[in-house]
Amino acid sequence: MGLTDQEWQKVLDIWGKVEPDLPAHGQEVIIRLFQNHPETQDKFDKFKNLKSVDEMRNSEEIKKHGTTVLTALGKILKQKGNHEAELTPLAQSHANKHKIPVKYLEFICEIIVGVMAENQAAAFGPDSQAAMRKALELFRNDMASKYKELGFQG
Ligand code: 6CQ
Repeated sequence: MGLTDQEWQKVLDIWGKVEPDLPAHGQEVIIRLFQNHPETQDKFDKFKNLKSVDEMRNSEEIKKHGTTVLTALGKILKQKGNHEAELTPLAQSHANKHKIPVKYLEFICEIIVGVMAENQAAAFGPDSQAAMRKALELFRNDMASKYKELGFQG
């Protein structure tokens, strides 16, 4: 289930291209998450009231949260699988406090790949996409294991 050094290299190369533009990528990821899976929006007290895509685009808070989520994900990816220290608090908060099912983690991961594919078309070829999917799957599996340890049936 682990990634080879080469695959991690691909993941970190493409992440390096996303990083200079994290707020825009993050904003797009959140808007698409809410559009494609409206039930996810209800998990955010702050965003429940935003109805239209225009309102979402104009929300500074959404941009801020977009940066938060992708910055945290970037830190995790940079651990190349040795992400125990980063994952533990994230799993705890998302299981116990925010109550985010694993299914929603699948939704967001798929959307992240989609947004990257659009914004980074030239650099994000099939091999890079496959490597990124694998890295995100590892992240999700490890989150799911921690959820289980915590007794959260997400
Ligand atoms: C998250 C997700 C998105 C944007 C921001 C954070 C899309 O206002 C608040 O305090 C928000 C509390 C919070 C909620 C409701 C929160 C905090 N998350 C959610 C909901 Fe997470 N999150 C996800 C990640 C998967 C890639 C990562 C790295 C991450 C990081 N989160 C959700 C959610 C609902 C559908 C999903 C799928 C999701 C995934 N999230 C929060 C973080 C970080 C770093 C934080 C702040 C610290 C903490 O742990 O509470």
